[in-house]
Amino acid sequence: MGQPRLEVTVLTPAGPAGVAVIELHGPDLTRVLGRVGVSCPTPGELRLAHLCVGEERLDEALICGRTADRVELHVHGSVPLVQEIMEILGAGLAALDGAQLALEEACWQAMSSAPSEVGARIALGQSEGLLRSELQRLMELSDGGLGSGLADLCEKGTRAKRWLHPTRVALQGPPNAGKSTLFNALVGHTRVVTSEEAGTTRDPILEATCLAGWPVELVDTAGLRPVGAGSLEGRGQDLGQRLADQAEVVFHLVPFGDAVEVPERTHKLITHGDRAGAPDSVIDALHDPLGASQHVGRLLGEILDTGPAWDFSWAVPCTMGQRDLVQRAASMEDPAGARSLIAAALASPSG
Ligand SMILES: Nc1nc2c(ncn2[C@@H]2O[C@H](COP(=O)(O)OP(=O)(O)O)[C@@H](O)[C@H]2O)c(=O)[nH]1
Ligand SMILES: [Mg+2]
Repeated sequence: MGQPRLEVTVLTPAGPAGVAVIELHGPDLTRVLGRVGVSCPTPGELRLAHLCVGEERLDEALICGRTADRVELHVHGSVPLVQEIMEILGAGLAALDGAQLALEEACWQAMSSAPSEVGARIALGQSEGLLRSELQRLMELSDGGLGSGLADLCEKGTRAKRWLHPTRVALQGPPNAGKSTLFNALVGHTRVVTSEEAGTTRDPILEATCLAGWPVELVDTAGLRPVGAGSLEGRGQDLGQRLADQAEVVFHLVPFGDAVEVPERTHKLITHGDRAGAPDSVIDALHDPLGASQHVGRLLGEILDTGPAWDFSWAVPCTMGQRDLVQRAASMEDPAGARSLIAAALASPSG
């Protein structure tokens, strides 16, 4: 493994925003920050500064010293501006050090696109070398130790995936069950129209959100009721059913007091908790969106069965390529084959 090299990463999501955060991590910070006319902050220092190239002012930014080798620039989030600053900071970076830190680089990318806070923290740990150290440690063990260590990594990789990739969750049920009202509660804003008029929702709607910390791709669907074949409403129902069929979790909403059989594979969710006689466990997304959201988050946790709390000091494969590598190594009958796969990943510039 060569010397660490400087990484420059945009931590905030792609696209225009009020603020974009650019992180610089590694050696030579003073020299690179000099390219935009600012001095290197001490750890814990927060300073307002003008980023300049020569006489030309680029932006007013907050400079935040995180640690001795990690600095953040909080700049205005215009896409062309961020691109320009990245280019200026990145110019000549390759010349600083040619070392390849492929495992860590892949994790950096996973971190900046992580759909949940826990996922970002998991990827951050791996980008700082947890996975590399663990693979190096396993290589030193006996064949038996290597096998059980790889099996453990596989299991953690499967658990980590829940936070790094959204789970698709669909809402189904009869018209007026409150699917769209709950959908709005779960995404945190009025994303879809709700109405007492049956058949209001036609096209299925997908929206990214987090439930109890898990990233979710939520699907609202047209209410299920008999309609004419080929009718607009029927076509909407078919599209919704297709997305629900691909969902990992389907909640079938039933208004409190209605006798509705829910289809196999779906989870019954009783709505209209404000009706007389409804117990506390029945959700009322119209009057208590937060309570409904917490209730659904708890149910999802039980259904996904994600095990005990995550320990951020664990090593874990966090990209698809890394999970594939660990699974292939774990399933190899010949430990020598597993060792050479891991050795290649530790050395490879593209692993
Ligand atoms: N009283 C009450 N009304 C609700 C509740 N959830 C939804 N509604 C109302 O029921 C109607 C149908 O809701 P909507 O979310 O559009 O149902 P969908 O057809 O299943 O999407 C709307 O007028 C909502 O305001 C609830 O928990 N309590
Ligand atoms: Mg609806």
